[in-house]
Amino acid sequence: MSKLHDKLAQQIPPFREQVKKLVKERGAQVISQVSIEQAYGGMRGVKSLVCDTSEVPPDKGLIIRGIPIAQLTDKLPEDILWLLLTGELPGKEEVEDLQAELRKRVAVPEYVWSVLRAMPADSHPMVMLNTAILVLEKESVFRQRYDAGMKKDEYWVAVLEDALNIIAKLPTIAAGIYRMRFGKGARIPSDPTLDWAADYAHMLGLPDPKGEFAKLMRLYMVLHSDHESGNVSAMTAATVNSALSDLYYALSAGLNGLAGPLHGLANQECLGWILDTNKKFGGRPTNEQLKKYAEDTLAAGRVVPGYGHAVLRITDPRFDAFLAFGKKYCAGDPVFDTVAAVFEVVPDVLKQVQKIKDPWPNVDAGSGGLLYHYGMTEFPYYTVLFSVSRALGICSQAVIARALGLAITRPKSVTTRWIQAQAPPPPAAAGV
Ligand code: NMX
Ligand code: MLT
Repeated sequence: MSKLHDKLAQQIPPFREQVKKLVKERGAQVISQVSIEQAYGGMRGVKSLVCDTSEVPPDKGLIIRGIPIAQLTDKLPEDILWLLLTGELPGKEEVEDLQAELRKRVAVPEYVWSVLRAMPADSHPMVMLNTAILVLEKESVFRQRYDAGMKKDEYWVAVLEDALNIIAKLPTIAAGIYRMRFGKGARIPSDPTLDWAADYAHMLGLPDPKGEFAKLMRLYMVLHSDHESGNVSAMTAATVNSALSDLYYALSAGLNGLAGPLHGLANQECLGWILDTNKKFGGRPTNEQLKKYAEDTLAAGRVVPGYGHAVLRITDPRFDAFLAFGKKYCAGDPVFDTVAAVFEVVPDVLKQVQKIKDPWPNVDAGSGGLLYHYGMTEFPYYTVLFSVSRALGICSQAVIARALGLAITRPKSVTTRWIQAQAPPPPAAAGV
């Protein structure tokens, strides 16, 4: 058994007891209410999910297990996986044990490549990734043990097995998709001497003489790893997993949500938007030109990708981290410089539109310019990178959900007619 398993085996029984006691003693306590606006408005702000891996205060941004993301940017994704699951940063031996555990599981069955090869050559890389994850479902340890009569309090062990198997294989699959989909030549084998993100960078095969792209990949995999559980991909995955559909079904489903332009696909859209400005103005536009371009985007009824957020009300600290990386390594690159200039201009444009609650950049505003700088110019691939990282959070959330024995998700829906028939609140309480 791995050190990660043993650590969780120590932590989970007392945590499960704490939660049981909390629900027994204070189960009826109200922590949120739902208004009609929220019922029609994507349940914005309704506190109805529990997520222990991370939290996103609107005025602070991502905090993983009590540690702000800005303090985690020098960590490896393996450190973050350990942190998400256990609530502690690992020691040297612990992280090495986890890396060895992942290395053991790296091999991708040949049938995955056969399925990917059989897909239309112009399939979106996200369709290829989610198909690959789904086709791997036959490897699910959870499903095999469930069919054999596994007890409920052992579910988390089987989910952890699935999680480690998936996380170990994802860089190989995702890099294989990149090379296959964009005609980059044969797949590059995994290098067992490298850490998880550097190995992914190595398998993608982009020239990296100074090791900067590997650095960017480590940062990228850390920054996108988790964002509490109310975002579309995490919530979808958790819902699917709550039916005891195993992690292959759940992760693939969740990442299908990440493939939407209002969610993870915004990184692809964002770079497209930046490149369009460069094309239109023959290089890096002036701030005045960018302002007009953003205004025209709004006037055309389109969103400015990479800006705004359902929860955040500040510049996303993940964007800050990418911007700092870019200033250090990519200054002078016209695409990165445009990304930086957009940050100077677009918030003021969005502030003029009353309905927009958050005019600030989110994580997707900054990443594409950096990837482009290092030669990854195929921006339809960018959401795959987000997905590989987000698997860390989604898988961790699933291990914890099954450890706590959370129930199948089944909120109650109501009809518009039912809402119309509700008595309006007395005047004093209206608007509360
Ligand atoms: N450009 C133009 N309009 C916007 C933007 C934007 N960047 N952000 C919000 N709005 C609009 C939004 O479409 C909505 O319009 P309507 O009422 O006509 O439907 C209105 O402003 C109110 O939206 P908010 O309450 O501010 O935002 P909401 O919580 O509904 O949506 C996003 C959040 C992130 C979906 C939204 O800000 C957006 O579409 N941003 C651009 C896409 C993007 O960057 N998505 C990535 C999010 C991060 N991620 O990785 O998932
Ligand atoms: C995320 O990282 O999932 C996005 O910022 C979207 C969200 O949190 O709603």
